[in-house]
This record gives sequence, C-alpha cells and structure tokens, in this order.
Amino acid sequence: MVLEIGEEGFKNFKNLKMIHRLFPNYYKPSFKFKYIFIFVLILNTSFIFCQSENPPNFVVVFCDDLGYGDIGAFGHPIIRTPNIDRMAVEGQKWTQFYVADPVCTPSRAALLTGRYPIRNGMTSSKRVVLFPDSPNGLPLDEITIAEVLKKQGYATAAVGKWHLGHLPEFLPQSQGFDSYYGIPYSNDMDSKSWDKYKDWSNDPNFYSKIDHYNVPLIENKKVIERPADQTTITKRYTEKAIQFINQNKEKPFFLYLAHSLPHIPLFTSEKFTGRSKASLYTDVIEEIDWSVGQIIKTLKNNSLHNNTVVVFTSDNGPWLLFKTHGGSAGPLRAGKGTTFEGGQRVPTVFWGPGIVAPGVINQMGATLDLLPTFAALSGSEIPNDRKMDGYDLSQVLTQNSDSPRKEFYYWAFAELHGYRNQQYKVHVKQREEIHYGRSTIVLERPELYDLRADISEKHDVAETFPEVVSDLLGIMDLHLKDLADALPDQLADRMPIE
Ligand SMILES: [Ca+2]
Repeated sequence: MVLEIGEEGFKNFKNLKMIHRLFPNYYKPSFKFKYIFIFVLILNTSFIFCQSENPPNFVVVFCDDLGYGDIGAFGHPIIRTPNIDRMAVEGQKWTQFYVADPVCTPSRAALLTGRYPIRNGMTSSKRVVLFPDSPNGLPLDEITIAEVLKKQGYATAAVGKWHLGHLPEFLPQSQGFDSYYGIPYSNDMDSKSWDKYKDWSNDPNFYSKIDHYNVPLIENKKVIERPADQTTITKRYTEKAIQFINQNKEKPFFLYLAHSLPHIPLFTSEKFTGRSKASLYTDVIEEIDWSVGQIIKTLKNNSLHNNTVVVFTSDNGPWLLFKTHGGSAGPLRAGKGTTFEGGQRVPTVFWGPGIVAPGVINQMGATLDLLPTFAALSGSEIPNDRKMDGYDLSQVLTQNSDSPRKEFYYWAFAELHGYRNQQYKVHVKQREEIHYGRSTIVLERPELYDLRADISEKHDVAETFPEVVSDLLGIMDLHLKDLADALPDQLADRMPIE
C-alpha cells in the first residue's frame, strides 16, 4: 500500500532523528547524510510505488449532460442518489471540477487523452460534435488512458456512449480498449422527431418512442441492434460493467462506463419508470444511481474496493433547451454548450476506501487530469512526445494535499472563451445561455468574475480590478501561442450523400 510505505518511510526518518536526540555522541548523521537519506528514501518509495504488484483498478462513470445540481450530494432536494452520496462521504467530493469543453465529443476526447480538444482537432467552429455522417474520429495516434494503462498490463473496457468516431476504424478497440459495448454517438441522433421533443419536453413525464431514434447498439465493431432499445440501456450497460469486473478481478483493469443518459431523449427501464413520482428526468438519474450502487457492490463482493478508484462525473452541464427533460446546474450560470460555470463545472466524486482520503475538495480539478493521475497511481508513463494539459491529482486523492491545478482555460467550438486563475475568471467570448448553437458573442470588453465570492457569475468586476483582467488576458495570449502542434478540425467534414 502506497500510504503505508510512505508512513513507514516517515517513521524510519523520525526514528533516525530520535536516535540522534537520545544518543547525540553515539550517532550523529552529517547534514549531507540526512539529505542523502531523504533522497534514497524518496527513490525507494517511488520505486516500490511504480513496481507495486497490485496497481489500482480504475472505473470512470461518465454521465451525459448531467448538471452540477442534479445529485443529492451537490444539493438537489428531490432527486435521490444515495449511492453517489455515500461515495461522496466515504471519498472526495470535488466542488470545482471541470470538463475541457461544454459539449460531448470534445469533452470525451479531452478526458481520454489529457489534452485540450483543440490540440487533436476534436472541436470545431463549424460543427458542434461528430454526427452519423462524419467520416472522422479521434485521430488514431492520440494516446488514450486505455493505451497508457494497457502498457502496464491492464484489462480495458469501454461501455456506453463513445462519440469519438462511429466508423469501425475509430471505435474504442482502435484506442486501447479490449472490448466495446454501446452506442457510437448521441442517443438523439438519426432522429425523426428531435425538434418536436423541445415542445414535448414541457411535459416532465413525456416518454418518447424508441424507433424515433435510429441509433445502433454496437458490440466491439458489430451492430447488434438498431434502433437500440434505450429503455433498457442503463440496465444493460450496468450488466456489461459487472461482467467485466467479475471477469478481470485477478488483474488490474480500467472500466470506462459512459452512460448515454440523461442526454435527451430520456428513457428508463420498467422498474424505474414513474418511480420518483417527480419527473422522467428524476427517474433517469435514480436509475443511474442504482447502477453506481451495483458497481460498488460488485467491487466489494470481489474484495476489490480497497484497491480501486471510482470516479463519478459528467461530460458537460445540463441541456437547458429541453426544459423539464434537461437537468439543473444548481447555483451555476447557464448550462451545456456555454463556457459559463454551468456548462463546464460538473458534479464529481472520487471514491476508493484504500486509496482516496475522504474530504471535500474545494479546489480545481479537471477531466484533463485523469490521465496523469491514473498514470501516477499505476506507475505508468505519461506521453512525452506531445503537449499535455493535465495535472497529477494523486497527492490530493491520497493525502488531501493542495490541488496542483490553479488555472483553467475555457474552450468551446474551437475558440478560447475565457480563463480562470485562482478565484478570478475572465470572459472574452460567450454563447447564448439557452441557445448555445447560435453564433459566438464576442464581448466588446472583457468581463471578470470572482468565483469565490460570486459562484453564479452575476457581478462583473472588470472595472474594479482592471489589472487582474490585463494579467489574465496576457496568460490567454501565451496559451494561444502554445498551440503549434494543433491538428486540423476533424468534426467539420461530412460524408457524401449516396
Ligand atoms: Ca453531453
């Protein structure tokens, strides 16, 4: 155990000091020796850390369009999420955790590669995300978490929504995953009734027909069902996840479970339909919480819970356009598709009783940080031939240390909209709060918000603190100059109509 090794080493160092204090003439280490001792201790500790016989397992539960305010532990008064809430108490609740982009495709690309999507062409000013007529996907020479961990002997599985290229050559098995089971793009695509859903979504219990959405369900590279029966999709993802854990309990594993919900259209299995007596959206989240509970139970049944890190988070904020079928960003401004906090700050919990020190982390983290964090915890190598954008959060997880992430760049639609450093966030561009698909608004003058004092971005303080604005704009310029290796837009192309 990492913590135990660290504590043991520290005890040895304390013993050395104690011997010196009790027997000053018998044993007196030189100043130089003390530093050599500390150096050897650190080397030794990191060696054992990296060579651990039982590197931890990782499970990422990644929801789609779940808002910051949609979980009990994050303040929702109606939606019941006892399993996620328990994870938050036993593990770490992160109150300032970000996704690198406020829409599906780029957000996923960033989580898996630890790089802003502008670097690998997975964001576009012309098209929001990948569509069923997109010929491209995440470039194959991008290195994903699955590829990093696979080198260390991990078993890897992707279950759920992929949205990084639906053609066979771009599916998860081309990006380090041993297996795949899920839908290749959003659950509303190939739709006969997308526009009408907006009107129906005034009814919180409106339940769509499955065949209005011609989304395929894929196993590895083969379509096994079309349209996918979305009423049982959360249940079936959960069964696949449990099966994968049971089959790989003897070796380290990485499970990427990306739920297709609560992205519209909303569906629930029979057991959860109407269960909450509040809304279909509530039923959907309660089914996802049940799924989380099943995963924790499976880990415990296999005695894996003390050597597994489970991360629960979302790919972007709530889709407010869909009214009662969209979630809530709680106290945050706006939602999906915007670079306001409601678009990019997501409810996040890290759980792992043997690894994660319990606490509320009121500091910054991002999905960009998962790759370097998992690499550190497993003794894997971080790619060193390209620009990376993540920070290693392992010390925060294991010891409640200060988060190394002190800044965050807000990207959307291949444009840099804003930048946060400590409590200050500057905006230079924005999208409309509900209709984010409309053109970018270039602000006539930058806006500045103090997120520590004003979580809802209500009070522009740019005129009060002009020097802060100027400093932040200077750092944004440097960031833009740091994009020399950026690949061209991979989202804009369309396949010719046959
Ligand atoms: Ca999404």
